[in-house]
Parts: sequence; C-alpha cells; structure tokens
Amino acid sequence: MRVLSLGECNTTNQAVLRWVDEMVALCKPDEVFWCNGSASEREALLDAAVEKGILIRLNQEKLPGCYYHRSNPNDVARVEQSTFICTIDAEQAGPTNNWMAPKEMYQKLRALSAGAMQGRTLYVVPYLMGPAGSPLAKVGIELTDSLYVVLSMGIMTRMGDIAFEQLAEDDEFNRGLHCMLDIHPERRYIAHFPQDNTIISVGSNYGGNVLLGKKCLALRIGSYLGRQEGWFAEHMLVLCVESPEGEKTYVAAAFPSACGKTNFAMMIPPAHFKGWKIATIGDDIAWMKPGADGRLYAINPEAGYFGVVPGTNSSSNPNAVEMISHDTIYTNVALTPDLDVWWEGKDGPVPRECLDWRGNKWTPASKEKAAHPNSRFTTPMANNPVLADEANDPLGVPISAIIFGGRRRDTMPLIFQAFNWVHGVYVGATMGSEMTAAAVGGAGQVRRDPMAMLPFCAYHMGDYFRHWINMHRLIKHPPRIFHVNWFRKNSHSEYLWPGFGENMRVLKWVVDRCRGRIDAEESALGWVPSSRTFDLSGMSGMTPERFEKAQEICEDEWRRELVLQEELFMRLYSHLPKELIFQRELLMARL
Ligand code: OXD
Ligand code: MN
Repeated sequence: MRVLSLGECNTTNQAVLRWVDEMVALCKPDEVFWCNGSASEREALLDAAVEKGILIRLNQEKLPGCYYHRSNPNDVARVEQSTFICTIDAEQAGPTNNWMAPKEMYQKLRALSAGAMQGRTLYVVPYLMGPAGSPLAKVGIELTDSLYVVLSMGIMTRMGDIAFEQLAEDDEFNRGLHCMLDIHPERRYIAHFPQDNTIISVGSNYGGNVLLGKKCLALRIGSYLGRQEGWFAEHMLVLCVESPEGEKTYVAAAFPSACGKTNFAMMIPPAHFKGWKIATIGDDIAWMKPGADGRLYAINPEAGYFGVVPGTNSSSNPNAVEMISHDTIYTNVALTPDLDVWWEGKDGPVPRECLDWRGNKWTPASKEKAAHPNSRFTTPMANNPVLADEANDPLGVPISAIIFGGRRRDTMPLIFQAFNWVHGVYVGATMGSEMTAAAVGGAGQVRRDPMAMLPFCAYHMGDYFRHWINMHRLIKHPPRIFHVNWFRKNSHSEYLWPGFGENMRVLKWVVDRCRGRIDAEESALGWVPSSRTFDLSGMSGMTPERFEKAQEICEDEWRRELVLQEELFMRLYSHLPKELIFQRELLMARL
C-alpha cells in the first residue's frame, strides 16, 4: 500500500472529487490540503497554527495540550441576522427564518468566494456526525481556509478518513464551504440550502457560524432531513441517570444556548444521593429516531463540546474543570503572563494583571470583563470524566424523558410534567427564555424559543410542531415530557432554587415519574410534585415554603404569558396545528 504524505487526497469518491475541483476552481487557493484525522497530522497542524499566530501554545505544565485563540472582536457569537435558509420558496422557511431564493444567494456567495483563497490553503475536512456505523450517522465535508476551523472540527467531530470509509462511493454527503474573507459583518452570511444538503458560510470564524457540522448540519439541515425521513434533530443534551442498583434511565433535555446544558449533562449528584451517577451522552445536540422496539433512540452526533467558559468552576461543574485542563482550545478568555487562562468565575485568585479577550492589558480595576461572556472551550468528549460508554454506541440510547426548560426569572415553576404527548408538544412549542450572549443582540429579553430551536429549525415552525405531533404515531412507547426552570427569582432577585448539582432532585423526580414510582398532584399547568414527597432533605436554606414559592403558579404572570404565546401563534397561524390552539384553550380554562 502506498503511504500518503501529509495533506494528500485519500478518496476515490467521484462526487467528492468533482465537487472539490469545482470549489477549488472558484476559490483559487494556492494549496489544497486533505485532512486524514491522524494524530501526527494534528500535531503538524497545531505547530503550523502556532507559527502563523492563529493559536498561542499555553503553559504546557499547567495545561498540557492546550491552546489559546482570540477571534476578531466583531465576530464573537452566532449571528442570527446573517443566517439564511434558502428553500425554493419563502413559505417553506417560515416567518422565524431569514430567507433568500437559492439562486440569488448562490450568486451572491459565489461572487464573494471567487478567488477568496488566493495566497491561502484550502483544507478539505471530511467528517462523520454520529458513531461510525450508526444508522443515524451522516457524512459532511467542509472546505475551509481556516486552520482554527480544521483544528476545532478535529475535536468536535469524528474527522478524517473515518468519514470517507462511511461514505464509500455514495454521493449523499453534506457539502460545506467556509471562506473567512475579511471577517466583516457586512460580508457575513451563514447560508443553508436544505434541498441541496449544502451550507456556505462566509465572513466569520466564530464556532457556531463556521464549525459546519454543529448548528448548520446537525441542527438546521438535520431538522429538515429529520422531517422528511421520520426522525428528530434537536437542541438537546442527553444523559444517563444510574441508580445505586445499576438501573439506567436516559433523559434528553432542550435548553436555549448558554442556559447550562453542559453543566446539567455532567453534573455530580449531591452527597445525599449516595450511589447515584450521571453520565453524559451529549451536551448540545440529539438525533432521535424510533427504534424497532417502539422506543425513541438518541445519539449525540458530535464528538466534542464547545462550551461557555465564564462561570465554570469546581462548584458549578467540577467535571468540566477537569475536562478542560488538557487538550483544549480556549477562545476569547483572558491570558495571564505565565500563559495560563483566566475568566470571571474561575477557581482561585483573580490575577493581578492579564490580557483580556481583545489582547488589552486588564487589571481587577478594569471596568470591562477580562473574558468575553461567550468565550468558549473546545474539548474532546473523551476528556469528560463522566462520559457514558453509550456515547459511542451506534444504536444510541432509549429515551424515557424529554425535558424542556428556559431561563425565566418569573412565571415558570421549577418543574411540572405534561399530561400527555400533545400537551408536551404544546409546552415545548410555547417555551420562552431570556436571551444570552451566545447570539448577538437582545441579551436578557424574553423571547419565544420553541423547543430551544428558534435559531436552528430550517423550516416553518408550524410544520415543525406538526412533525412533533405526527412522530407520536411512530413511537409506541413515547418519552414522558417535562418542563423545568432553574432560574426563577424572588422579589429580592435571589434564585429560588440553588441549581447545579441540586438539580439531581428534579431529575430523580423525573425518573421516578417515568417509572411510575411517585405520585403527583394535578395543577393547571400539568402534574407537579407534592411538597410532601419531593425530596428536599439535607438541603441548606431550602424550606418547603421556598419550594412552594419556586412552584407557584401566579395568575397575573400567566395572563401575560398567554398573551406572549398568542403572539407566537399569530405569527405561525397559517401552519399551526389546531391541536396546539386547543391545548392553549384548555390551559386557559384550567387557569
Ligand atoms: C452553542 C449555541 O454554541 O447554542 O451550542 O449557541
Ligand atoms: Mn447549543
């Protein structure tokens, strides 16, 4: 067998070769580098990135295998206003997406990409979303002129020859083109062509816009394919709750960006839950399909985590602290003089002096934050001390419960359970959440974020709800559906629930409900725990009265909430399933 040298092409797939040729002719790079995903290739590319100043090698004694990256200050989050769904007609994309006709968008992006890689290298990044051999796995190929993207894709996906092996001679793969251009907001487009299984992203180098396997393929294109093929692509973590007796229950949970999915997916149960374990299958995205036994099976299509750094410490997420202590890329945190990293909320002392995320001198007296609120770690899931073995199972895991949750300072109780599947779809569909730094603009405002998919569903939201309702017919043993809110505050702006590891108590109730082991009380919103049986023992500062406050259903707040839900329903009216209108009427009657 001939040994290939670094960067040489390693596929005979004609569809791949033709498409790469076409893109090379368009972008005119000086060089084409085919990635194979090997460890030696990664070492060589890391060295090259350090040499070019794209990465800084961090203090290898403190942080072995870790690197530092600073993005352009105009490019630090997903840009929803520059994200487009280019279906044949606008109606298909629906009112919650930006739309442009495919022909017009292709023309615009071809013009921007023409000759855009002159003097640069085009990297061919083949990748697999999902464990090899999984019936749910999909192949994508990203062509990019960003070494930062190549190195990040090597963490976030199963990257390299493994993808060509899965693809063989098939021509069904996601075609992704990424050109950095001059990183200018006016020339920034994240364009999806669901009918061509194609993505073109230009003018950005921020993860959520350019690691095309993640939001673009696994969620936007995935949601479109899932509707056609009878599965779900969801913005959900997946975890396993294991009892001291070894009973495993799998739970999927949808929260909007930067609302603690990563923390929840790897939490450590408090001492009170002796012998209970949480293991992570995924922290951001779930692909779920009905299995032959009538249950809903989930895989995590990703192989790494792209998580928010600020606030990560040994009380909020001790597993993450360990996980990001090696082989991690840090983006937009602060850099200390001894080449260590720092962020607001990190364990240990505040540095006397460091460079902030922009590279400016920072001291504790500075008014600005040292780390950007959306600064990120990119780390392989293999680093996670509580990674579930099942994360690599091609068949996935059977889901018993689906949890929806937003960030709400009022209105939403800590926990309730939907009465049935359609009611659960209604609960997910009407989810609201305060916006965070993960997307540009509007932080703090409550917006409707159905199933936490508002920025990620590539077709009409009304049709998406219909897909959820219809899927019930294919799932003989559907998961139970719940809603949680970790973020409710009292009139002194104090959180009513401590969150983090204590969320295990809520999770335990969810598991017990799924297994028919605990009673519940009927409320206007759904089934709720009774304060008599909900386990609060051993919690400092938590009284039954405080718990009742966290669970309160307040009439005035619900009157406002129903008006906000109405606004969403009016927007989607022409495609809205009548079942959801009926659910809203039932809720009003109960309230
Ligand atoms: C993410 C996001 O990066 O949702 O996961 O923005
Ligand atoms: Mn996310």
